[in-house]
Amino acid sequence: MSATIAVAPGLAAAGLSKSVPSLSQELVGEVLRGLTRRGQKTLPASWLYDAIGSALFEVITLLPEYGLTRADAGLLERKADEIVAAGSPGAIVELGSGSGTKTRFLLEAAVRQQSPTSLGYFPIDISSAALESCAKVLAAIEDVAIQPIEASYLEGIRAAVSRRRGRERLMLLFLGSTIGNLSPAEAAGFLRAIRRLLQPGDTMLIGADLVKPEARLLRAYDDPTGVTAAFNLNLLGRINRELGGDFCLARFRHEASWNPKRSRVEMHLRSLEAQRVRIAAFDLEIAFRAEETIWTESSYKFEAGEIPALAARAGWHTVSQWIDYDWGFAETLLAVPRIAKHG
Ligand code: AVI
Repeated sequence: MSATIAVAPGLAAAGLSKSVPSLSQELVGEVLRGLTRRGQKTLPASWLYDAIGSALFEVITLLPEYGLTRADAGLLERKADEIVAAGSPGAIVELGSGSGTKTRFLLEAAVRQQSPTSLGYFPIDISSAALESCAKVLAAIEDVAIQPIEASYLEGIRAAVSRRRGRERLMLLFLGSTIGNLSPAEAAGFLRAIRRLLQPGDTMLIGADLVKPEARLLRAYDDPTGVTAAFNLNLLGRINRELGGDFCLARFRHEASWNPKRSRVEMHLRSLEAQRVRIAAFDLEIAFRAEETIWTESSYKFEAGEIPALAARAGWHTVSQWIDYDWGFAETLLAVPRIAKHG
């Protein structure tokens, strides 16, 4: 998967050289700003998903300690017919192209319930490789017209909307609790922006991981096999590979902690000693104190009722919710109401 999260603009002020043309300049700017800020150092979570990071994330989804993806897929498999009946989509638009496994249940249910016309499926991703592999996995489903869109989420939704056939309804999929990697303010802004691009009756299915005991969460984000640690440390490896950094990965440790006040798991990389790291692309040396951390990701966990409340603040109406109580995961189907109360 590749998470596309809005990044802060403007590189000129940061004085970045043009030596990294293949990378998103906005993202590179975020790396620079995050590592040079005065207080808590940060790296953008979207930087986790290069080819190596995406492959490590696929392995995370197989770990016995990380039940999130299995709970999401299991719920979709069991409830696909109900979900599709509640949204009656003529086309399905997926934010992130995923591995295809989860989407298959919904596409097959939609085809079963569909009139003779074929079902449109628009996976949206910034990675062409991810789109290609998703199209390959799902190609065998009959009566589905797969139309990949290589774009950011909002741009991609605009493109899918422009290809709407007549008055057909769109169903957007935002699965895997990717919403949990946004802050509450970002999530509300994102849901509002999406709602404004759609028509009354269009729907959106959101998968969200629920709050669970701390020990269970920490095992999921700091697994004994060390896959999540490798996923997190790969951020530094990526800076070395793509920006000419000289991070020594053994001098940093992966950490996951639960912040109960904010209801989020935080991933950090802790510097094990005082050290200086050079990044050639920025022509810069960055100093780390012993024990200082780089905050790399937040993964918010929700109470089931929080998703409808968040959606209502963004002008959506909740149609229905399905919950897996074993792991703690919710699928919530939202719809664009006839008259939105919130701009
Ligand atoms: C993609 N996202 C929902 C994952 C999560 O659980 O927040 C990313 C992840 N980070 C560590 N493990 C998995």
